[in-house]
Amino acid sequence: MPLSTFIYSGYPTGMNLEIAGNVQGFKQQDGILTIKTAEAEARVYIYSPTIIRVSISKNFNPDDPSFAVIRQPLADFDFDESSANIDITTPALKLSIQKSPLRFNFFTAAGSSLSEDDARFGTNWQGERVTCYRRLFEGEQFIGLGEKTGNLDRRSAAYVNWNTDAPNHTPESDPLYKTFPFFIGLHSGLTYGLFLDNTHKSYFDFGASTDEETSWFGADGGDLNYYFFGAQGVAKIIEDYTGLTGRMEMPPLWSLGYQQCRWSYMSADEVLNIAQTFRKKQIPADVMYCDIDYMDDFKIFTWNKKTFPKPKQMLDKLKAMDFRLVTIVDPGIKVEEGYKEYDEGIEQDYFAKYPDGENYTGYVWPGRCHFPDFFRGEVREWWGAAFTALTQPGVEGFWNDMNEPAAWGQNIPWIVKFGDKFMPEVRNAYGMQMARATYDGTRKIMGNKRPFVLTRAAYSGTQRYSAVWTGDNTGTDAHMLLGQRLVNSLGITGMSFIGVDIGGFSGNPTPELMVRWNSLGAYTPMFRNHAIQGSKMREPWEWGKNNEQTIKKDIEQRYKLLPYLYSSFYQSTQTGLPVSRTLAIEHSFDGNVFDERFQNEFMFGDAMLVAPVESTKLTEDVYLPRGSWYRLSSDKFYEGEQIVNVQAPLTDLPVFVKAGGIIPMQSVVQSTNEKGDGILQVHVWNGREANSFIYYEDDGVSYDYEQGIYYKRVISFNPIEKSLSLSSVEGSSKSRFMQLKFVLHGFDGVKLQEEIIENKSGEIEVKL
Ligand code: MIG
Repeated sequence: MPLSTFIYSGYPTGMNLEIAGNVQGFKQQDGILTIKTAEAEARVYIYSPTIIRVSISKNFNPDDPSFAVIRQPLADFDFDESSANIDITTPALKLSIQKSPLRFNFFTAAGSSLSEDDARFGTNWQGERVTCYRRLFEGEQFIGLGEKTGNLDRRSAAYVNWNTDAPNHTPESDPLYKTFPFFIGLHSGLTYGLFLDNTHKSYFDFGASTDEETSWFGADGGDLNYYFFGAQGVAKIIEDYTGLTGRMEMPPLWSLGYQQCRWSYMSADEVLNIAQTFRKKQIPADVMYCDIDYMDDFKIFTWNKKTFPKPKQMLDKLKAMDFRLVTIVDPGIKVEEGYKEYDEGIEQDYFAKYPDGENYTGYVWPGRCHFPDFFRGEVREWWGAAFTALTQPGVEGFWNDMNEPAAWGQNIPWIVKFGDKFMPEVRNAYGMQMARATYDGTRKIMGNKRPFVLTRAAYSGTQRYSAVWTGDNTGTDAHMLLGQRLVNSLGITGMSFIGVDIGGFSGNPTPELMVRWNSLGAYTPMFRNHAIQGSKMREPWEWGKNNEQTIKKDIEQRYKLLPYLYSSFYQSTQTGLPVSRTLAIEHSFDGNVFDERFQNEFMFGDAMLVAPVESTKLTEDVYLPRGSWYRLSSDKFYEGEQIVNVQAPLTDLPVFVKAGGIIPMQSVVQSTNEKGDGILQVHVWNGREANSFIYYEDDGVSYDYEQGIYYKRVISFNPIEKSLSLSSVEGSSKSRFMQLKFVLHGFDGVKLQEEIIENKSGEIEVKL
């Protein structure tokens, strides 16, 4: 039997197993090293000293652009050939390509093995399905894959990527709505990342059912096209991954405020009433939502004439109360002559089709629907321009739902075409392309204003266009904790702007759970309360007087933290580091971080550690990693690298600040439109090591920051020189804070708290 191809004859249907085989020749041209075997071709590209791309195919499609990647490879690179190998060495990495049979093995520059093909099986095909078997290292752990259930450490688990409308999912369900085929491996004190850029249904097995022998990944079709990341340190790998796939832009400041949603507020009066109640009760909030019932018969880009008769008037009233509105849009376009989007879509041929040219019809909320083919540029343009129906009355946020895409019955026939591909080839990118069309279109028609886009389905790179939420969770403690793990995991895969339905979409949470979940929501990048139709009302005042006070306090806390949070988002735009960070990013080799008792903990920005606690527990074991820590609510001091049992009443979620932590805060405001008292409070917690924080502001609404109209300075704490300082301001914007106050924590005997100084733009230094 030849080594390169054999048929496993025992298989009744005669499924072919084809293996990549031995190298027969290679050449380098235009920055691509092409390697040929009898069965396949491999292409190797270098994107940076720490990023190497390997793509293996039986049959490369000449024009197969990536939805995710926005960078180009470097020009030619050097390699060494010996009788056994072709070696490519960068300052950080060595890729050793074994010739017989073809294998790809990655090493650090110093020669430690990072990741290797399985010596026996390497890459192979069964029909169009391609799989890469890899060596599983002793003690190897895995994090990533984005919106995946299960544990932080994905070792011994297996996952499928197939964007799915997953109502009533459990904390074990897979797949959910999104596809991020990117994971990070941790072993021997080393880190690496691997991104399989392939939109077909894909599979990842981290030693789940291989007797600890191999891990493997693959897809139902397409190329085995992966980017290997060899930077040491998880944060650096995330920086490289988001350098390759893009980073989020500054969100509108208002979208970081409290968001109140429901399926559905049924009329303009109800929307206004809820908004008014927030103002009357002085519970801060920024955003109201309209779910599907604002439309006329669920027709996208229409308003219900009876219940929302004067959208502009409603929006003007909301605006006068400093509220913004987000409206939902689904992809399904109702089949109905005389409906503008239907008529135009038919006339211009904008809908997904069967191969014979007939438009695909599926059932969703409006009944029979066609689905825009977001894979075509002209369709995206058309879709984007249609948002004037919403932006003209004043809508500024656009919620993209059902874009897996969902249709009743779920199984959109495989024969339906999106662009020039069949559904199974690109399904996982449909939601991303809808979000892209929504973002590009609304950005264009909103002048210089930042749109807020929220999407349910996503693929790698979606952070460039949209925030995401984790879909239809349930009102239980297990879902609250799962939600946090999803947020933490999505952060590893470039998504920084994430929310979960606080309180749980389905079911009715207990008042205790609602309070607890809201307190966690204050420390979630997107802070949104949402519930299914028919559930009990969920607004903060629906839970009794005492609970209302607690919920209000936690929302107030969110608003106090906005200067810190906005700067943390700025950090995401620059480095890709998420706002909510699993402890595995910084403490990748600290076993306690992966302990199921502690795996939900996360850093919220640089300085705060948050420990989610079930609503039924009033004390909790918390693991504090390396460093020392203060409880935020009491300034109580703790040394790190220990498990501490702490009080966790519903009024005080366990939140800790790292020693040396710098957290700029503001006074409580009722919305992000309000200026407050104009004093920036720079809180600093004493520590032994110097620390600094990049403080960032801009107008919060426009793209002027792209023209240098922003305000940025470094706040530094130096315990050796006993000083606090602010560097002089970079950028041409003024701060919204005229004055400045340092608030000290854990500095015995030092009293600066009361001193309010002018927030001048030159260097500021105070001695402690
Ligand atoms: O078939 O628009 O996940 O947030 O409220 C359900 C109604 C459709 C699913 C979304 C949910 C939204 C709901 N939608």
